[in-house]
Amino acid sequence: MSSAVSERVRCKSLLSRIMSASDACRFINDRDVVAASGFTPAGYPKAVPLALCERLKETGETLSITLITGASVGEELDGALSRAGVLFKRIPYQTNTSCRVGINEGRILYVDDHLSQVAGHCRRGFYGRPDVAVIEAVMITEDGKIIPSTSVGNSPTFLREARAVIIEINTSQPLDLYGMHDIYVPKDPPHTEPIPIRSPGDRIGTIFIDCDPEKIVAIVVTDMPDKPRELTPGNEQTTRIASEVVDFLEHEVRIGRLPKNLLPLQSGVGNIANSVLKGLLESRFENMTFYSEVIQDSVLDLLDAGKIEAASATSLSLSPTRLEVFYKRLNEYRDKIILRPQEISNHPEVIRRLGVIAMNTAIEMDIYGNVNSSHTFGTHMMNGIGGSGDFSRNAYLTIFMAPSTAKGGAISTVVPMVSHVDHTEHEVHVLVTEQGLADLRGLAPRERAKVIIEKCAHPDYRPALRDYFRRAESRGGHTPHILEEVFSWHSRFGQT
Ligand code: 0RQ
Repeated sequence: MSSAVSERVRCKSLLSRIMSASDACRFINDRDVVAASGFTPAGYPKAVPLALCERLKETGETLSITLITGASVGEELDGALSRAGVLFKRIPYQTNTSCRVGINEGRILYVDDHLSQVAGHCRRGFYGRPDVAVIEAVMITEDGKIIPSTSVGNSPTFLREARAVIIEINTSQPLDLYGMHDIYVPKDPPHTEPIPIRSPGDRIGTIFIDCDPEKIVAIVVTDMPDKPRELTPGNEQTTRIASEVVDFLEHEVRIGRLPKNLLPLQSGVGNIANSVLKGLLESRFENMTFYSEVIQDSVLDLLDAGKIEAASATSLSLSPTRLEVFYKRLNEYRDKIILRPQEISNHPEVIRRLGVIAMNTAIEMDIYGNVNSSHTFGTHMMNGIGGSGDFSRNAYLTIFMAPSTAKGGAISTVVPMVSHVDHTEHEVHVLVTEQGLADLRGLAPRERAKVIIEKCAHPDYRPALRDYFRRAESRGGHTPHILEEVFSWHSRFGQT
């Protein structure tokens, strides 16, 4: 056994369970519920799912499993299993192209739960008890505790609930991640206690995950790295959205609605979110904090610039180049970054207490402020609700952003009625497109419609939206609509 392995598998009684991925994947059987680590392409198992697909190819066996993860995971898990036709059901958030096709063709059933609720639902047995948990780790301690890698997700609950556990020790993930995690599993009702986080930097748990060593049936050593995505640079549109958001936050500080260092920030993933964080980097704001689910490159920029004091999340989702630098400078970040289980990073109680500013991306928004984050054309799944609902429903300030048009201008993202609702008018405070910002707080539906059309809609679509609202308004109602026209809008402007 190499010294690298003995350094990482320190529990002597478990050494005999080290085996190849192809041997380990034999613990996964037809109709199993498989629970895997991972949240974004970070900290997910790679060797075992690939070995499983290889096994199926060689033997011609067919397998149908339910896969539960933290959130979206990498190609080696969602992509490989979708293409192998192994997925019967997938829970929760995903972003994989092959998986999306399977979901929309009805071959893969998809349960798009709020990310903060998945662990609790698993403990209550809604998904069936996990037969096998496959968890990536950097180390197993002397007494059999698990040190996770670049994400925590639902691993504490999966390790507790699963009948059998496979650990992937990933030597490409540095041992220096030791100490960055904060593991706290809340008690379920009626024994629930307050979660004692008063500030994003607070540590309330342990640096390891408990696991009964008797349940560990296999340990696989791999060096396959996380496969994060490279970010596409921001463009004029995302920069305009970012500057609208930063100007608005400055205004809120000036009139005393926000403190000078703002409130803890949550940011979705993707180019718009990155541009907003870049905007904050260039702003005058200092001593900010971050309470979110994902730490991306722009959060490290803010930490490096000394603009953010502490960043709490459940996953480190960095671009490949940034991840390399992060690994080298890990010791500098250890005190400032905290990785928690997603039921804590996304917990409504903590989000409401801290007064988080939630900034997420929409697919479409309607003239009354309802937001669709997950579906195109009302029926087709894009990715899922992810953590956006956890944050938007509970935040102090809820902002949704999107370009005013999609598909090269063929579709207006501002519509009379969203084709699917993820976030209702009751929790959406501010809408932003590159055209402008609509502050909806305190406005009634008829007031909202005017502001959203004039501030957020693209000028090419404003006349049609004004005309729709004028005619709807004349029919009366608290939220005026011409229901027979709502769906023809979607086909008239591209969404057939
Ligand atoms: O499709 O690439 O085929 O053209 O939707 O749109 O503009 O590339 O936007 O990558 O930032 O994703 C909301 C999906 C935005 C994402 C969403 C088409 C558009 C394109 C993607 P093409 P863009 P982004 C933290 C919080 C939910 C989860 C969440 C998301 C594709 O941000 O999944 O917020 N959010 N989580 O062309 C038809 C419209 C359209 C449209 C865009 N109105 N009609 N198609 N598109 N608008 C993350 C986690 O929870 C982990």
